[in-house]
Amino acid sequence: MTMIQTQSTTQLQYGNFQKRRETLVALIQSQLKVLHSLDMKSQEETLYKLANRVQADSFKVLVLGEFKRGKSTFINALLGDEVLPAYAKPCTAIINEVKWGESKRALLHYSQAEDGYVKPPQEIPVERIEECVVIKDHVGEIKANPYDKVELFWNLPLCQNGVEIIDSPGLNEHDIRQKVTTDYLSKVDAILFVLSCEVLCSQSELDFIDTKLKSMGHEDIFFICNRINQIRSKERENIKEHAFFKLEPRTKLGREGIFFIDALGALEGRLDRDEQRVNQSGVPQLEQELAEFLTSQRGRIKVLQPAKEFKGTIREARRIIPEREALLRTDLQTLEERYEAAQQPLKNLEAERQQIVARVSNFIADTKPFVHQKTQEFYRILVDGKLEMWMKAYEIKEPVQFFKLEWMTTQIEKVVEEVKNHLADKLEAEFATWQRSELQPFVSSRLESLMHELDQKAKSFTGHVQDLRFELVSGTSVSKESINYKEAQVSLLERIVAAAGGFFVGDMASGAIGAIFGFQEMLKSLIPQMAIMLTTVLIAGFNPFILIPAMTIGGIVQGFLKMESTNDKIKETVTKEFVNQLRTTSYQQADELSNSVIEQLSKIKDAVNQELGKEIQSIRDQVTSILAEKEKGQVNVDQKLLELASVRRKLDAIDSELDELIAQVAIV
Ligand SMILES: Nc1nc2c(ncn2[C@@H]2O[C@H](COP(=O)(O)OP(=O)(O)OP(=O)(O)O)[C@@H](O)[C@H]2O)c(=O)[nH]1
Ligand SMILES: [Mg+2]
Repeated sequence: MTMIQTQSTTQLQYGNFQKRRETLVALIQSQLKVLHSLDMKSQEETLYKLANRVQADSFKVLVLGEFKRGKSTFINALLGDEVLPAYAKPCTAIINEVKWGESKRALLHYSQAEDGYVKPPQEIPVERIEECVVIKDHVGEIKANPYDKVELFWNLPLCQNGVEIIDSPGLNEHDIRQKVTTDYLSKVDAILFVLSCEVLCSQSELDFIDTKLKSMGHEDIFFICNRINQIRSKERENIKEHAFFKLEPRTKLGREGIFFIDALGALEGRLDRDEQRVNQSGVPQLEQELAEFLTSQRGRIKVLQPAKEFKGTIREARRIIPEREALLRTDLQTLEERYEAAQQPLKNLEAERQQIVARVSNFIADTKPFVHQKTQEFYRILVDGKLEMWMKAYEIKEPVQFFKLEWMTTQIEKVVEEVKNHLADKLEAEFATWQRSELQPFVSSRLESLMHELDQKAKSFTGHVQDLRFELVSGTSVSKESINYKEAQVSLLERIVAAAGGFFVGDMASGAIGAIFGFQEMLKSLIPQMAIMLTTVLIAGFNPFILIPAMTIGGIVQGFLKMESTNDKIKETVTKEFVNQLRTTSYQQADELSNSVIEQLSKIKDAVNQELGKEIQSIRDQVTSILAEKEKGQVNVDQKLLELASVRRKLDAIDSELDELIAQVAIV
């Protein structure tokens, strides 16, 4: 395929998705009008937020990799412009988010200072970007950097298609791995992992993929093996086989997700308008796969998830129209009497809501001791030998050597830093594994039983709501069997789950809950918060450098004829201190971790409270709005009845267009 062809195919893919999104937004706008005319205030509010969310959504593509793999060059090639600085020495110092803007602009964000203060973001001239985002002398600078990230707004076609590209500094730095994990992994749509064909698949690269990316639920990774042009052509097949062997099992995309490219060639080709060079670089093929993945796989979720919520408001509106009709036809005095009589049942509903919320709240609180205990068990294994075992197996890369010209204290400092980083990395990996194999299944099973219980409670609550509605409309109470509650029940639970950050993809009756609702989505928002807990808090509280004076003065260096044992001593001392630190803080750590789990689960409680409250409020809204219409006189009432008929037709039209959209998206 020629460059022009591949470009227009990708353009078409993005274009189609944008069209679908526009259709969705337009339908939501029409539905907002419908809801408004039916006085469905709380649904209107929910849907309004949904519209904003859909409109602001973008495809977030995160580019990761170790130092100098060619991340920035590759992004520039995608953008077709030298947006990001890229040099032969370690270069990118902070995270860069490249997004669409009418004109070129750069917005610099500061990190939190030690006193907790965050300076407001600052506009900087684009010519000054380099000063902020480039490492000037050595790598350690990343840590001392006062900046958090830069947002670059650029007028580029790819960004206009709704794609946002995030460039990150090399993953070799512990702090960067941490930041990427906590700030980005739960939010991005695609991960492009850049490797270099010259040094394919280092252990640390594979570790990051296995522990971090997998545990955050990222299974469709794009592997970009860069600098294929640096490999002699007769060796290329070998390299490719090696890459397939290592990487294919690590992405659900399989071979389709592994690319061999020449990023620099693509960039230069694009700058020089040299079509052949661009084609040979392998980049256009990758772009097409990426567009396909984003617009169909991710795009499907981006449309279906809001469509599901949207559909719920249509169902509600359908239920409310005949009710409004009946209420409008009831005479004013009767209606007032019925509303008066409904006050006690409304209070009862309020009490039922409080009870349910209290039950959910207790359920969540009951989870805490379990998490606490599990966490402490995890710590115990670490301090009872595991940390020491790791250290014994670890070989110091830059040991202290007394014939080095460097000042002894400096050498020791370096080893201490190295040991500390090693421990931090091991700990992080261990934590990721524990989280995946212990904590997460536990939280999932708790969630599942909570949802079962909530399902029952929502059923009974909805039953009472329906009864009351029926009484208001007909003036008589009716036996429950005559009303079909099922639909209303599903939608209440569905809204609760949606409000808590998950989403339903089926109905409760049809099987295991884990498979039914967007469990994964909910957990994804839970995990990052937990992941930072252990390592950051721990490392922050641990300052091995206070040990240095003791080490230098107190003696270990004095045996400097036996340098081997000096290095071992440092390892031992640092590890001991680390273990002590862990022992003394483990209770508090477990406390913080379990609190953060509880805090996340409390979102469900808030959602229950909010959604049940809306059910009650909507009864009040309906009756009071009808009373107000009736007070305006019979002419107005007749007018409103006519309007209802037209609202119903609009609703039908919106519903069938939405179904069409859903069908289109579901089959791509
Ligand atoms: N020959 C060749 N050189 C490349 C290729 N890709 C990148 N380079 C060069 O490699 C150097 C590093 O590229 P960058 O894009 O800065 O790499 P990076 O991964 O962003 O580096 P850091 O931000 O420091 O981690 C630059 O001098 C690029 O010109 C490639 O495909 N082929
Ligand atoms: Mg870079």
